[in-house]
Amino acid sequence: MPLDAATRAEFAAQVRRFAEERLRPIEALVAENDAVPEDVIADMKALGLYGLSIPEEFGGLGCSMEDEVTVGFELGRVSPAFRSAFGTNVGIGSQGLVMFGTPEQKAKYLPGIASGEIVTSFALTEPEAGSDSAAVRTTAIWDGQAYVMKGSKRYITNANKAQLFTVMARTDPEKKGGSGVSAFLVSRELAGISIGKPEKKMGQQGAHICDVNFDNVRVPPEALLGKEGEGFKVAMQVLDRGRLHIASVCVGVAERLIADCVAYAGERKQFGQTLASFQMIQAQLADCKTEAYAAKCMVIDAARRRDAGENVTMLASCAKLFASEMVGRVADRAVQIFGGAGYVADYGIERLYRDVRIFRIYEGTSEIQRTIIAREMMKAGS
Ligand code: COS
Repeated sequence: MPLDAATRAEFAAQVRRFAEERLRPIEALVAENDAVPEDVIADMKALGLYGLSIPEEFGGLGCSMEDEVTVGFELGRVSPAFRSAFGTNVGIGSQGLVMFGTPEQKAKYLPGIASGEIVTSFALTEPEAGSDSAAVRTTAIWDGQAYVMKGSKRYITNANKAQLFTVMARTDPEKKGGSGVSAFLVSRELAGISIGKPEKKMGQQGAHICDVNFDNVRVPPEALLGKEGEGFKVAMQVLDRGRLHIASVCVGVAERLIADCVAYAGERKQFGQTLASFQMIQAQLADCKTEAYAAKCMVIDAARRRDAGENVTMLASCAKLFASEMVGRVADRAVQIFGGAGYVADYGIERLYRDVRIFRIYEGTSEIQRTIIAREMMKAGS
């Protein structure tokens, strides 16, 4: 059940405390080791973070989109690697199943996803199908007993930990584009699946992305998610939701950076005055605040509309576009305000500067968000 306003605020405060006290002190360690410690994962599970968006009847918290973005604002205040650990369970790795799964599929997987026992991944992107996601080449051809899955997926978040993949594969090779694509719930246990090594990345160390290879994997018919040929639409609807989640995290990171900048500008003295007393610094802080506030309002509004049953394809793209670009500008100004300290590792600013760069790329690049926004505008005529 969606949380009422008081419970939501209470839960958000609990998550903020957890992030500040438990997660923030180990951010640098996580980046250095490229891993979130297992005891922290256990604490995140105990807090219910893996099951945020999973309906209560399956053991989750049953949060609404508004609840979820509220948690996103809080979790954004620490290294995005922590959020990434459970992000697929809350978003792109589970929501296809929540929205389109059969009662049997839900009963089989959702309780484990809610508890974090099952980690999920969303396998859409391929070497030749990034922004053009309808161009997937992975095939799943029905042979009378099973769908035989063949192909490779790329940059799949949490693939190295996942027990369950939502895989988009072409069931009808005759059909070009999205209409020949179907979605499947593929268990890691099936023979013929192999996972590549985690990629070395610019930022977000501790969060992992890997290739996933399917070598004639025999996928049983009960693994089909939704109807045959409708997998692309499943993926798009999952992403509508995921984009709001990412936008909320961008807002959280921006708020964290702003707080760090205000504290630093209040302490650091040059020319006998604190940085905060210089108007050029004040202007940068004010721009950060204004933009972060605008993004937050957009995310909350779009989340509420989604909860009310509106189609938010365009608004989710607007929010993701604006919030991800906004946090890039905020991170850039943060480096500038911190000066030399912003460029060295100890202060953590350069790490966040690198971490936020991916927000403009994954779950749809800024270019794709603009494409979607413009298309939806043409459809609606305004
Ligand atoms: N909800 C429901 N249906 C949707 C939809 C949505 N948000 N978006 C598209 N569809 C439907 C369309 O209505 C269309 O249906 P019909 O064939 O019945 O008309 C079908 O899906 C194909 O849509 P479209 O023609 O828009 O597909 P395109 O290939 O032209 O473009 C974009 C789709 C570019 C928007 C899509 O490929 C995209 O979002 N790319 C980015 C992918 C991405 O975010 N990747 C990140 C990796 S996942 S972490």
